[in-house]
Amino acid sequence: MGRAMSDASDLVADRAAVVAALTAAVGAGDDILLVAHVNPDGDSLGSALALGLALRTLGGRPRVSFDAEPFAVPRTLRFLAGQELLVDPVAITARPSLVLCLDAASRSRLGRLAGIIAGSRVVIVDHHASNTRFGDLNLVDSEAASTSAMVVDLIDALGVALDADLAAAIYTGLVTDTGSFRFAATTPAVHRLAARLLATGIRHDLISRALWDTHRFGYLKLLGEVLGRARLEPEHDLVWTWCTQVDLRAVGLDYDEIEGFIDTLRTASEAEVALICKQDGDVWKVSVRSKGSVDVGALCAGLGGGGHRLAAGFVTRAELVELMDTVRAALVRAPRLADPAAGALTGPDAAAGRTSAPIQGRAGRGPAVSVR
Ligand SMILES: [Mn+2]
Repeated sequence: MGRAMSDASDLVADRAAVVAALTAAVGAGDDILLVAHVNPDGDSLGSALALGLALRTLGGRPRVSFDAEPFAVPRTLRFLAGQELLVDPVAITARPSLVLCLDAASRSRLGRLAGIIAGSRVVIVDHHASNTRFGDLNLVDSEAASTSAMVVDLIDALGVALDADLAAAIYTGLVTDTGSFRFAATTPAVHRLAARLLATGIRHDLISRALWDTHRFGYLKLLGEVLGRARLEPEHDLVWTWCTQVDLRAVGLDYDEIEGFIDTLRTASEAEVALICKQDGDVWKVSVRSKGSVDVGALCAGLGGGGHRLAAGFVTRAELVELMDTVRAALVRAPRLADPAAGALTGPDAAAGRTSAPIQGRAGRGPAVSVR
């Protein structure tokens, strides 16, 4: 999958402009604020911390911030190096000279930070196709597997050697956004980057365990309950469930700990789209996943949210029943994408639009893969 030549040269120019802005800010001893999106995931925070550590190596004055209530690094990401760079948004009193927003597709994804950085010079580094280019400088590569993969190029251009701390943060972003190299964004370049990161000596086994394979017992109890109440709606090609604040309190879990619930829900073979409504304060945060034929990024954008084609979300103050009625109506209207790779095991065959993998038709449902 190549990109158009003009897009490629724009990217090179945008990258050079970002590197020049960073180099100038380090040279001038300016405050540099690296901002991850609200309730940051591994890609956003990993990218911000990696770049922060690199800028500190160069003698710069980087700080890293994000909006979360309360301000705390998600449990799964506390192993990342550079946490001493973190600053609570309420402690940012002077307007930073230079702000870099990492993995945030729009100003609204910055939460409270959006107001704090108003008037600063803002640089965007992101891989969301839906990015609104709200910065003074916008480095946006929708073909990058993760924002952290873009950050590696910046770190290389800045001339900072990739050590294990940097590599672990970048790897965290890479495995988060490729679903451990399972999603379609996993290209040969992704594996080459992973090889380079592993060569620094990072313990990828421990990173994976921290990210995905470590849960409190309450997590298992709640996952059982939330999956137990899941609804399958074949007429909408949908599987969905919900989790309330009362549910979280009952088992003593934090909101950010149930991020992975959707990954189990979306494995239901009977539904193209999976959705979970998670109550947070007085809003429902809705995460939506598609297997390929429904553009849930567009669907969520239509509901005031956004994201990627296959993974997106939105936030609403509506009641659960009302919000699900809205979703069903949007699903009925949502255009179905021709996805030649849907059901592919080894990638699409250009001639047939299929793969060499065994494909078995399901009545009325299009091609499906028979896995033995
Ligand atoms: Mn990302």
